[in-house]
Amino acid sequence: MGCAPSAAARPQPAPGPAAPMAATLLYFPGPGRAVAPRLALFAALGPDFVNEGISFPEFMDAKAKLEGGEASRLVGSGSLPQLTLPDGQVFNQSMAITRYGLALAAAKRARGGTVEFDLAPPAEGDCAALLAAEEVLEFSMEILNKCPGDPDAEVKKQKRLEYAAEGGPMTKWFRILEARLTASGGPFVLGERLCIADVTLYQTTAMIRAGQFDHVEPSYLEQFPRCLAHIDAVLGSPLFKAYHEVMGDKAFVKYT
Ligand SMILES: N[C@@H](CCC(=O)N[C@@H](CS)C(=O)NCC(=O)O)C(=O)O
Repeated sequence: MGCAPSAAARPQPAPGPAAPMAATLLYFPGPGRAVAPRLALFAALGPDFVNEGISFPEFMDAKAKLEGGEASRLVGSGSLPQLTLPDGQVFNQSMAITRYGLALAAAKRARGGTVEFDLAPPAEGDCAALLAAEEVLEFSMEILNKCPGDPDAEVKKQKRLEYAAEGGPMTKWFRILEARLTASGGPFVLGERLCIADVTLYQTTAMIRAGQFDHVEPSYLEQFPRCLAHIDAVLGSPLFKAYHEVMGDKAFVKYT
């Protein structure tokens, strides 16, 4: 039983990219929102997926073509990451792609296959642990998704400063994330076992620590020591090490 929905389930705009031999994840050649999708696909497929980088100028060109109705590497919303399945279907949304990776791993296990890195939160029995993991995942994404922007650089700066101020939404959510890591005893959201909530939390915190969150200084994280320590715990995990070893210069998750 495969996890890919039938082609009839979702109308696809044409013409899109040619169907690849293996699932292909398209994103900028850096970490951003693609860390969790990449790690979830790797945990399920090993190196049997294509981690394709697209430069910003190439992205802008593809976006213009998509919006102009021409053949384009981008399909659907035109936002990245984008996953193309071997049957040619194309999907957006980083967390949908991440959960697809988890579903592929579960299907493999159900067929008797081995999944070396199990990123699934506990599905049976420990429902409270599942809830804790899913909540961390959602707050980690909410911090990214609700981060304000503005065409006016000064207005954007002001909005971001308010967002990250004491009492602002980002800081409220980070306090919850810090409390969850305190409750688990760390180093991970569920204690000793790395799960997808950790990879998704890392995706957000590592971006801030690397100074890639405009107008939020890396020192912002010092008020959340467990979240800071969590970054290094994830980086040192066997999954991250294996991912780097196997994917080599196509890993794209390293912050510089
Ligand atoms: N909710 C989406 C947001 C995707 C998103 O905003 N991606 C950015 C890159 S990190 C993008 O493609 N922005 C350009 C655009 O949407 O035109 C997800 O998590 O995948």
